[in-house]
Amino acid sequence: MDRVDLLINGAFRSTSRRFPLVNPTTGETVAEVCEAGADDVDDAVQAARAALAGPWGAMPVAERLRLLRAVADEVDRRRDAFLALEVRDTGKPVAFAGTVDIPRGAANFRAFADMLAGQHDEAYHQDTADGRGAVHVTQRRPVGVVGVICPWNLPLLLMTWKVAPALAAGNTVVVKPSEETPSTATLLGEVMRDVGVPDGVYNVVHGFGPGSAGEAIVQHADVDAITFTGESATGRAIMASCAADLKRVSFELGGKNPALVFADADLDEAVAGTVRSAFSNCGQICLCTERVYVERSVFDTFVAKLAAAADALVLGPPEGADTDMGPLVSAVHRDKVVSYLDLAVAEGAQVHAGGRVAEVAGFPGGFWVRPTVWTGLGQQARTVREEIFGPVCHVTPFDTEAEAVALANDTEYGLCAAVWTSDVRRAHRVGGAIDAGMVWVNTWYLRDLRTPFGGMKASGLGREGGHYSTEFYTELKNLCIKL
Ligand code: NAD
Ligand code: 6OD
Repeated sequence: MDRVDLLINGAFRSTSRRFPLVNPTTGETVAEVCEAGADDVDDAVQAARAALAGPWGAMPVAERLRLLRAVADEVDRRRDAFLALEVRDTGKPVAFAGTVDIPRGAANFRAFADMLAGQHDEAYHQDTADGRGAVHVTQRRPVGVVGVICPWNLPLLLMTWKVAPALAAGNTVVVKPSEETPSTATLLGEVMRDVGVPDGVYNVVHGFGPGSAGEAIVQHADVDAITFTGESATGRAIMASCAADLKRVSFELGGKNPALVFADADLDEAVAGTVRSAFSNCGQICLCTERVYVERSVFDTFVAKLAAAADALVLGPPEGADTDMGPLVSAVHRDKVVSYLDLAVAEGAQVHAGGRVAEVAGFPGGFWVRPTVWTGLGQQARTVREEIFGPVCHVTPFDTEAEAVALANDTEYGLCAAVWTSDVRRAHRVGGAIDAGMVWVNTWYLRDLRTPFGGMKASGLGREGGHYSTEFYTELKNLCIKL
C-alpha cells in the first residue's frame, strides 16, 4: 500500500502512527498517511527556523525567486503525477483538476516570484532643525516561520496560494495539509528538493486538527504566523489559541454566497454561470453559490432552466470523458450534505432537481450526491443560512433591487457574490452595496492573482493576493539615520 510521508528538513519521514487515505469514488483505502506527533512538528519548526537563519535567509532575493520559478516549471513538468494524486485524494474530474488545481499550483509560484521581484525599500529624506537632516529607510523583512493549515477542496491550489508568497517574501513554512488530501503536499516536497530549495525551507506534517499536528503548529511558540483556510468555526478556535502569544493570522473561511439574477441579464448566461458557481467541484469551493435571488418576472423560467441543467450534469469517475461532477470528498461530508437534503424537505423546500444521493455504475462505494435545486424556503431556514459545502442551491424571488441587496447581505458570511445584469450602472451600484470581499458581475471565479482575495464578516480576516500577501508575510520596519 502506498504511504504518504512527512517532510522535515529535506528528508521524508515515516511515523508509526498512520491513518487511512480513502478514495472518494470507491470508498476504498488507497494509502496510509503518517501522522506527525508533537515532536515531529517541533523538528519541522526547528528546521524551518534554522533555514531562516541559514541558507534561505542568506540567499540573494533574485536567487530565491529563481528557485521558485524553477518549482513552477517542475510542477508543470510533473503535471501528470500531481494530477493523479490530486484526483485520487479528492475524486474530482481530471478535466477540472487538470485545468484548475494543478496549473494554479504552478501559477502561484510564478505570480509571487514576479511580484516580489518588483519589491523595493522606501526612503524618506527629512530636514532637521540642526540642518544635518536624516534619512529614513523603510524595509520589509520576512515574518519568520509560517504555519500553513489547509483544507481538502483545492489541495495544491490553496496550499501553494499561501506557500508561494510566504517563500517569495523570504519566510520558511511548516505546512499541514488536510487529513483528507495529503498527497500533493508531500509530492511538492520532492519538487522543492530536486530544484535545490534548501532543506528546512518547506516542511510538511500530516495529521488532524485538535490534539494532532494542526494544534501543535498553532500552539508552537516558535511559529510566527498562521495562515489558515477552512471553516469559520476552526478559524475561531485557531485565533483563540494564537491570542496566547499574539501570533499574526490570516484566515480564509466559510461562505454562504449569493447570486443575484436581474431580469435584464442574459438569462442563459446567468443559468450557465449559476450551474458553474453552484456545482463546480461538487459545490466544494468556498466561493460556490448556495443562495440564488432572481427577479420575480424571470423566476419561474430561471428555476426551470437551472433545474434542467442540473439534471443534465453527469456524475462519474474522474477519467470519464463526459464526467461533469465527482463525488463528495468523504463519507462524513456526504452524510453532512445528505442531512441538509433531509432538513431542506423538513423545512418545507420544494425540490426541483436532485435532492438525493446518486448511484454511479461501477462505483457503488463512492460518495455521490445529485446536484440539487430548491425553492420555497424563507431566509430563516437553516438550509438558507448555514454553509452546506455541497452541490446545492436555494432560489428565492425578489421584486426590487433594494430587496435583492438586503437578502444577499442577510447572512453572517461575506466571502463573495455573483451578480447577473446587463446594466453597468446597476452592476456598479449593487456590486458596491453587497457586503462581500469579492463580487463577480456576469462571471464567477475569474481570478487575477494581483487582486485582494478574502472575506468580510465570518468569512475571513485579512486579504491575500498581490501586494496584500506581501503585507501579511513581511514585517515592516523603519530605520532612521541622522546625518
Ligand atoms: P476545516 O476547518 O475542518 O479544516 C481545515 C484544516 O484545519 C485541516 O487541515 C484541519 O486538519 C485543520 N484543523 C482543524 N481544526 C484545527 C485546530 N483546532 N487547530 C489547527 N488546525 C485545525 O475545513 P475543511 O473541512 O478542510 O474545509 C472546508 C471549509 O473550508 C469550508 O467551510 C470552506 O468554506 C472553507 N474554505 C474557505 C476558503 C476561502 O478561501 N475562504 C477556501 C477553501 C475552503
Ligand atoms: O483562487 C484562489 O486564490 C483561492 N484562494 C480560492 C479559494 C477557493 C475556495 O475554496
